[in-house]
Amino acid sequence: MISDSKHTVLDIEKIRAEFPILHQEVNKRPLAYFDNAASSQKPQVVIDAISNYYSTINSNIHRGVHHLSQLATDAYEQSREKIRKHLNAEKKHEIIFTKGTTDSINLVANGFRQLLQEGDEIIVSAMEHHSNIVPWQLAAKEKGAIIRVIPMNDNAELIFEEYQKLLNEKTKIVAFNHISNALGTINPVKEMIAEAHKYNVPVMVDGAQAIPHTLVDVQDLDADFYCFSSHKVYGPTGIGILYGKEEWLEKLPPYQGGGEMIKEVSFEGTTYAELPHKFEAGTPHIEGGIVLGTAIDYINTIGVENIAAHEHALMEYALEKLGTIEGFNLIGSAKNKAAVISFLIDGIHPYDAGTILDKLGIAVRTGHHCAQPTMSRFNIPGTVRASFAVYNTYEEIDRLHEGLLKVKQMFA
Ligand code: 7TS
Repeated sequence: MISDSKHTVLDIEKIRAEFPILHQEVNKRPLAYFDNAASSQKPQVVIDAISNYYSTINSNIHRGVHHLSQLATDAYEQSREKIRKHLNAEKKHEIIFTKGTTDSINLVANGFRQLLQEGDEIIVSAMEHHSNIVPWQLAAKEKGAIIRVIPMNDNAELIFEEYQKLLNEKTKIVAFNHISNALGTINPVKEMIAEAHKYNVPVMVDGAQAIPHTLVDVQDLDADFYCFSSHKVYGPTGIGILYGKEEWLEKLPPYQGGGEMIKEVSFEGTTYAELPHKFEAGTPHIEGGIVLGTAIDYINTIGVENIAAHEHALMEYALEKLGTIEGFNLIGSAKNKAAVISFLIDGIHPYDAGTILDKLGIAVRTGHHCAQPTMSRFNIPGTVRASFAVYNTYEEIDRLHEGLLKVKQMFA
């Protein structure tokens, strides 16, 4: 086994000690958790911050004059500022709290639905999660707009020249992911955005898989919209972020109506609150918003680049090791690839492999990963997927390798 210390400056055992959930047995084996692209586990600081919120400052925000409401409001707004800084957004009100990536994309797609006209075009990529396809289809269907798809090559890389051909004066928005959840492909976001901007077309980037592994600077990318989910970046579920350039957030109509998002309401008409409140109707996920800030502090304490380097080393080790298994087929071999290994083993259904691995205490994802068009592109119904986080180890990969040999023994 290759020792972690050869590959990383991080003390992985110390990091693992911060995640209580990892220290349990599943089916009488130590848990090896490789389903991080779906949701990552939470460190003790995040768990404590949730409890601390309810033990000390729980209160509704932005509306009370009383002490607790002010403390909760301050904590929520400080977290917004932390996230602004983390993404290097120019203005704090460009950071909108949402329920997560899906909610963020729906917010933008709903806004564009109202701006679209018949014959307008929306470009998405062939490697999108359903949450970056269906909201655009809903918008397009209502207005008679057309969805255009950027194809990918056999290595699971988007074909840039084809993308260039799709852009034209009818294009109203381009939406694609920074990193594919099903393939691990890291897309050339900055170049793709620059290309769209030649036509003055705004770009929405789904950063759900990027934020846990990449330092993102929305101004450097020149992204018009960028979104992610807290639960994939060591934070709580039910909360996420939409970054939007001020000019675009001003242009889009509100997503939901209700309390908090208004300036004045009468039966003759309603005026909307300033950003970011225009897009934050109702009582939000207050504790989630605050604790997402804690999770962002957590990854910054370790260093996002250190996390990525460790995961990359794990991926290379895993690819080498699993590649020795006869009949192992990697789905997604982009040159620029994040720590997601999607694969099939000849003659073995992903579900069977996943079930046996679970019996061995190894958690992987099986199926289409909410990316059916991606699976169709490779003529497969689904894959087995192992996706890495900062707390994964080489020993766990050795166990995955042994587990897959066992699967082969049982099913071949
Ligand atoms: N976009 C990408 C690229 C994703 O990976 C996911 C979730 C989403 C959007 C949706 O995020 P949500 O937090 O709103 O649900 N991906 C996965 C996955 O790969 N397995 O389970 C969820």
